[in-house]
Amino acid sequence: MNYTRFKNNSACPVLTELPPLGVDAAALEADFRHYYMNSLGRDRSCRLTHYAYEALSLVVRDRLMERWKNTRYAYEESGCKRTHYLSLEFLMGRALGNAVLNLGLEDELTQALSNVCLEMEELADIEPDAGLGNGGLGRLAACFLDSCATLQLPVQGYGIRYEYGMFRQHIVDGYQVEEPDHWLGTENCWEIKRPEYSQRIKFGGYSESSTDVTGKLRMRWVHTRDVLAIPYDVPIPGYRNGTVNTLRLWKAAATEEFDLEEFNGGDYTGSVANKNEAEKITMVLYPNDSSENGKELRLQQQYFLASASLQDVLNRWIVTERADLSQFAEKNCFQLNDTHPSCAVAELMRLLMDEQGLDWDHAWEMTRATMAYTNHTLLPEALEKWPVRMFQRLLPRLLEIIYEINARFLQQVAERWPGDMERQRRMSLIEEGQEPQVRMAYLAIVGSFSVNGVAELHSRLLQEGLFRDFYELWPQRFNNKTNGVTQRRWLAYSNPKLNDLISAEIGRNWVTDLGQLSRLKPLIDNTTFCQQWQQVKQHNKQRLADLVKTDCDIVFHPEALFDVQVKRIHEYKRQLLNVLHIIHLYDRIKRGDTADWTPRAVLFGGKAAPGYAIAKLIIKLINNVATVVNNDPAVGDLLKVAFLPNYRVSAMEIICPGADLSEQISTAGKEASGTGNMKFMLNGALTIGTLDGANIEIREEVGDENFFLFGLTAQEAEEQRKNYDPLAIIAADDDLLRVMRLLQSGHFNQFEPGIFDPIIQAIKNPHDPWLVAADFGSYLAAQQRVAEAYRDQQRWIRMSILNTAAGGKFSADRTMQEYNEQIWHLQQVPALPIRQDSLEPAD
Ligand code: KVW
Repeated sequence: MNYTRFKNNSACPVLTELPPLGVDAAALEADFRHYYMNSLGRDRSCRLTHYAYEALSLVVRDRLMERWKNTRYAYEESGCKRTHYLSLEFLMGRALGNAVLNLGLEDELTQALSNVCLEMEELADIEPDAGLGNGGLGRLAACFLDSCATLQLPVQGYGIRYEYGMFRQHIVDGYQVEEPDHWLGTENCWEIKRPEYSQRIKFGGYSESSTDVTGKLRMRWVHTRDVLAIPYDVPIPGYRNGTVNTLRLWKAAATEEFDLEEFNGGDYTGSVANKNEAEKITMVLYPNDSSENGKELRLQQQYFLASASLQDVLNRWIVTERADLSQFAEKNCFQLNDTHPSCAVAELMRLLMDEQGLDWDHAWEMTRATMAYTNHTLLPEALEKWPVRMFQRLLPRLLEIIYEINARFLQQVAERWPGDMERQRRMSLIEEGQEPQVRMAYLAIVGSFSVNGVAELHSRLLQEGLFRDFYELWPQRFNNKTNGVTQRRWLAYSNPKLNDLISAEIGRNWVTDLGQLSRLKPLIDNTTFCQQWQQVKQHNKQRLADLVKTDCDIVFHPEALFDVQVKRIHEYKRQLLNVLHIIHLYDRIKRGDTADWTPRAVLFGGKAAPGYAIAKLIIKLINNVATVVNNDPAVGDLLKVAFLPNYRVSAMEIICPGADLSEQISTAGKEASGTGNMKFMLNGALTIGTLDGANIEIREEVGDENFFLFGLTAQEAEEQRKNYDPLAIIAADDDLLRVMRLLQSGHFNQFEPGIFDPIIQAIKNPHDPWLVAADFGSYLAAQQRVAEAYRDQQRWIRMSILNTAAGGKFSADRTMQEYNEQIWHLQQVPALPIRQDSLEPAD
């Protein structure tokens, strides 16, 4: 790439504005034909949907482009403060349908497409998901961006452009099989490569001191192996407000002179190997949700993201503010999505001191004033720690800075608690031991002005437990921000029928003001409305049943209770408890205990981390139980079980509108928030759940009588673990005893003896952290209440309406407003309006 600049350095005014593009059907159709025929070179003889999708996407993208530029101009001209949302994951899903909705082009586009014999839905359905995330944490980042654009907040996402996203899941003989997700294999028109903003990232080498011209000691990080970071920008449209924000994703590439050096030395293969070494950094998303894996490449990804993003922000500042850093901290905030990008604390210190020449105190003040950290989990296995030795090898200069941060911090601890060496050991950023480790969460806390959890219970438990020492030292630093989801994607787009019904009654303001949904409450007494509500649900259930038929070849009848648990497969989420309940229902059917039966269709979906053996075995168990249940003529339509392969954002768009019952059954104290729970609630599903994460707040909003609660509280669970005796619990509960006997008998693994032994052992283990046996009884009782409630359809519909009506709190708009009011303090900045070309004569 040639980066020669124009000799004339002033901007050309003609290259800022174009006449606005038409948004009527005729203009859209004309543009579609232009792209399809002139740009893509296709015509009537091409029968592939792909090119029509691509042409359509280009038509939509043009409309985004005009607004994107005008948003950027508005931000630049206002000199507003900005937030940079740093995240290793952005689980965006599909872009086309969302862009069409947010631009308000549905009707005109539908018309335009019908003129060329095409259908919007069919085309939207061929877009591959952008699966650049594992689950809740990555999808949360995507919802936040949607809300910030809608609120016209100057927030930019920074992430990694993984060549391979979350793996595709197949089920073979009941087992999960992973296939690489080469989602960029086909042209991705939702990104704009901007190599002119590339950054250089250092790895390895060592740091040496030198004195600069003024006689000041300066550290230099030298003899490094550098990698280029190339940005790709993704447009993030706000809802019908002219704003288009940016998600900037970094791709790793070999530096050019690195190639040259090797070539000149004649080492052709060596040079190609180096290129691969560099590109490896952004090759693949690590598929572990809530568990750390300690791989060196992962640390490289984390530093790569932090360094590229910080340099991007800092360099732009230096160009526009002529190197005056005095207002940098007032005008910038970095929100760290978990500890994954928390290298940023040390990296900003390095950039400010080593590159900008600031002294320690000044650099530290700026770092602490700009960094904010969100914690997403209490699970010990998810808390990131990096071996000091790995840090030393990969990021020696950063380690030096971390040591210095730690020394100064421990000094503060010593002043506050003189002589309390135990506390200093506990709070140190370095965990001592055989293999000393850097505690990334502590680095993030010490280096930030704000630390938040993601639901009330979670934030309280952080303060009382995991971060207790830090809370005692800096109570003002800690706060809660309960998660939310965007109602644009998760109701307006994915549930068009409910969207229409709701909007017909209360107007469309709920799309940007979800609290409006509470106006649905009185309608539970309106029989027509209730009937319509039921019809919409039935329609959505049929749509879901069609998906299950296509992907699992299992028939779900829409009259059955659709009981759904979709989320990552993890022991703490207790898919096992759900399976035990299914086995119990099966046992009852076989015993003939089916008086007043409520037919059920139970749906599972979710991926297991490839290295998580017991989670993979749970998938196998679900599938084996499904096979037995679905093929037993005695069961018939009383019970159906399906495992939907390859659960992903675009599948959830069909699943959540079609669910009756949402399973949120984690061991209390373990699910920090959950966000699937909110999507189901908005779409009128009822929740069966524990007092965990945001379930607690959902229950508070909807009322106990509209929520199926069961299980130990977080505190009771803690108590229970002290003398937990699952064998005694099993022996004392006839239902559980029968379930365990059936499982142990090999009834579900007749030709695969013993394969489920690890699961059986886990349930019976007195050290089972997830307390499956302890909650079985109350789970069963709650499921019994569910079945009864469902049999009274009138009652169920009212409860369903009340769930949607009480969902207002769980909009990511509310969450973003709280982040902004209490952490970021950004001004809302409207985009410049799309004007007539100034070159055209005014009328
Ligand atoms: C590593 C996570 C990907 C890689 C979490 S906690 C840790 C991770 C770790 C992901 N993800 C989930 O974050 C969601 C968003 O806040 C929560 O709703 C959910 O409870 C939590 O498990």
